[in-house]
Amino acid sequence: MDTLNGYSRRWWKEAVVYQIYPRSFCDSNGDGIGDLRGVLSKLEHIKGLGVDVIWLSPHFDSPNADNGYDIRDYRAVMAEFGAMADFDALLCAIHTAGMKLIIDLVVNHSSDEHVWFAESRKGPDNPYRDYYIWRPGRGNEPPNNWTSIFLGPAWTREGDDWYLHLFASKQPDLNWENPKVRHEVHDLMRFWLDKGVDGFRMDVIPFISKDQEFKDLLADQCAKPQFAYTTGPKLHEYLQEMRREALAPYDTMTVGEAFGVTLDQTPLLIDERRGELDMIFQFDTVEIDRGADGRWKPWTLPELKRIFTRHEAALDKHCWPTVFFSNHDNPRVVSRYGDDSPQWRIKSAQVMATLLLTTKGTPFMYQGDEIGMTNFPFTAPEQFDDLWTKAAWREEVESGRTTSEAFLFNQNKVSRDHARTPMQWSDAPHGGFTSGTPWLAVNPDYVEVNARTSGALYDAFARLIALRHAEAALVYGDFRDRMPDHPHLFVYERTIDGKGFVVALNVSAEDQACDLPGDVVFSNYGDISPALRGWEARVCRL
Ligand code: ISL
Ligand code: CA
Repeated sequence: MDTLNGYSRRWWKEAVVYQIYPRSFCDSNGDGIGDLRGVLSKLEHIKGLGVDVIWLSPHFDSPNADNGYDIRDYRAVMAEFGAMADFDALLCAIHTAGMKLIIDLVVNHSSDEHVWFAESRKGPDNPYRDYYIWRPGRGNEPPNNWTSIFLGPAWTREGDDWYLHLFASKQPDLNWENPKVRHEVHDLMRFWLDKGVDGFRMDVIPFISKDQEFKDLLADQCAKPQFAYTTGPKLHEYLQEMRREALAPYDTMTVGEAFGVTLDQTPLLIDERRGELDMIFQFDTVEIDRGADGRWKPWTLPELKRIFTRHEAALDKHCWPTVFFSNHDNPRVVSRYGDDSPQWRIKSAQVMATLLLTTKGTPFMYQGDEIGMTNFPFTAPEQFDDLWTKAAWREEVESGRTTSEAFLFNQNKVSRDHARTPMQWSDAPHGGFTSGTPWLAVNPDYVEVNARTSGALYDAFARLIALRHAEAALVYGDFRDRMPDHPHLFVYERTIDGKGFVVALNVSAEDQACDLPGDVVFSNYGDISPALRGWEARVCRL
């Protein structure tokens, strides 16, 4: 097998991925909701970045309790997004443009409106009863103390029994213990693979196996139950079966959303000799600003840098990491890790783009990163759409535990809706996203922040992606942090046998002295100066 620096060479290790949240990307018909035709109309914008793979967030039929992460029919396209013919046309156009498409596999749970659940809830004798997880309560109390990630109990009562939902009550968990459920999943995977999709991003996949004892969470597990929900006894068995039964005949890439998986557990999921997943999303970079209670807390650069060093040490050459700073569940990169003031918005977003594209692991960027979209300035609870934020409002504010000011302060830092406001294509009304009324308000900064005003950032992405494609050391090279304790500089090497690059990032607005080689292959400033200027990014050949 072809290897480089001890790694097996794979197309998905060398790829850059661009995530689309279809609801908010581009509306082609004026109903205020992004759609597949809209995506098709913007393929040149994506292709121009040089990305290799598009990941499409769920495009399936759904009542949208959680914007498509609650699927009613795994084989149908969401009506607002178009028809199957639109999906086929999009897939064909993506392939014609030389890119690949991965889709979202959301099979820890379905919608409660899925026909399986409609049957299952009819009663204990229904043939679909065992497609979901029903248990008797403890008197009038739920079967155990598990809580939903979206707050409140993870069980809802219907008749004498309770069904499990680790997310909202409209997202009942599928019962993977039932072989029929697993066959259904393999079957629907083959349905999309036979159409030609190139792989899957797997939603909360480590939650699929449940310990059948359904023991109570211990007190110290309750604040972050996700770490308990990923330890089901048959997870690895199910993933190996899925590879054999569904994925093996196809040339795919898979990336599991490993919410609640520790770095120690990671090789069990992605070591290539085990035949489970190709990659996972590890949550440490995006949880850097979350405290033990899940609320926002300040973070420091040395903490962020340590994550990269930890990954390098924990994952051997049979494992392949991912890098991401954004997705549809997170605030905007430039507001969170950079400086979204007019003076530094582009430069600081370029610094984060340089980190994303020159460190170890397959990079995942999210729509709007390339134009430096910022967090939405939320001022009132009615502005939120996310069911999780609404649940938090009820649990924290309506109960009197938190003031509305404190709630808004925190949500302005952490809300998932920051990522979900529509793409800002131009300074036309609603940022050019729709000719109608957008389903979620466009960020009011669209006049200054849009695809037309942010070309310098888009170009930096394109140059960095081209550089990564040209230089094997930026993909397969070892990572070494040169100054782990520096509070403002992130300076690291990417090398194979001592040859490669040093990347220097100034994560501050002030000049920082730094000794670097003169052979500069990328810079976000027009000229080279002895010090690194505010939010300067430089890549030098060693
Ligand atoms: O969003 C999060 C942190 O900001 C996570 O807690 C998130 O809920 C978790 O990663 C699971 O996310 C995935 O499954 C959810 C869905 O709401 C998310 O959009 C999806 O990415 C349920 O399907
Ligand atoms: Ca539309």
